[in-house]
Amino acid sequence: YGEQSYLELCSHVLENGNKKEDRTGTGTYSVFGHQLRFDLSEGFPLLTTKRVPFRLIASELLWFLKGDTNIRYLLKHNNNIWNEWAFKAWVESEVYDGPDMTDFGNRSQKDEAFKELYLEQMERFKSLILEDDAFSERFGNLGSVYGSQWRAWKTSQGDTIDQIKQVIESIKHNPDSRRHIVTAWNPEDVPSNMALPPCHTMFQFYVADGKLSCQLYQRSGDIFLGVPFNIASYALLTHMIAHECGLEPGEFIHTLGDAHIYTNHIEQVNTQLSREPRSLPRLRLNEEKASIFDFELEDFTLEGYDPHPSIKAPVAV
Ligand code: UFP
Repeated sequence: YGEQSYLELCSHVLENGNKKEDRTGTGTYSVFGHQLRFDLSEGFPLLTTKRVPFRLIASELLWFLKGDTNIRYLLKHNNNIWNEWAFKAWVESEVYDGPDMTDFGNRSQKDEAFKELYLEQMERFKSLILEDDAFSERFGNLGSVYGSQWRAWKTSQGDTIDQIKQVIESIKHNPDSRRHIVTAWNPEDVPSNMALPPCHTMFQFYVADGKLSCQLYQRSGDIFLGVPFNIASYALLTHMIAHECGLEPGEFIHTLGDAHIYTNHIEQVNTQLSREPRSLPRLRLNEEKASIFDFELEDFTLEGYDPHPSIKAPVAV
């Protein structure tokens, strides 16, 4: 249960994981099929054995819930987590006129001189997204990402389906239903239209005892960098939907497909494993907001978050 079970997953993968090569060329230790459970009444599951940036998780979730797929909103909130995906399309396009950025993710980790060039271009990219409407329209838009899959799923008839609205209606009016599902995996879109095929392929809600639980099936989880974000993001979503439906938050159940630790995160994981978990923070939502679509960043208050220091690690792109 809880943070302890996350730490146990880390040890388990280090000890028993299969050594596997992966798409990014980094290499991982990996297991297939693992489940973590978080009782949301015991506190908000933001890990305490390292600092996890709640502000980034919350602004990303609000971005998804708006159905927005353009990184401009994220940049306005000083959130840079999706930049590389959009940047890649720009530097590979015919309008890009800067130094060659091929394989910028790996190269900027190994080559200091290149890193400087990369950071310069990234700053230029960010200013263009923020200031130039036509540029942002073309290069800020990530296309089929969670925002569009959740709020505007494209049907074969040419209509769209708002899965979030529908699932909230179904939780309110038919709580015992076994069909409270939101899906992001669309085989028609994978892989050609996509920057990154959805990692969170589907999630389901469950109502019992006046409590709302959520289970996520995540096909692929970067245990050190991605998973702590993902846990907090779905926990926050569960709190928000429970709030709108007049329910208490129940459990968040995190089911992972390929759960992996990148070989260049092992030292960081060991540092984290040497730390003692602290008590979890509490999340308060602004009671005055009735619909989840009305929430803004300042409607979330996290109380009592006192984590160990953050631990830096390179992202595999
Ligand atoms: N990843 C996560 N969580 C996310 C996300 C990505 O763990 O929310 F967007 C990681 C999983 C994997 C990589 O290490 O990103 C995606 O690569 P692939 O598509 O090859 O599974």
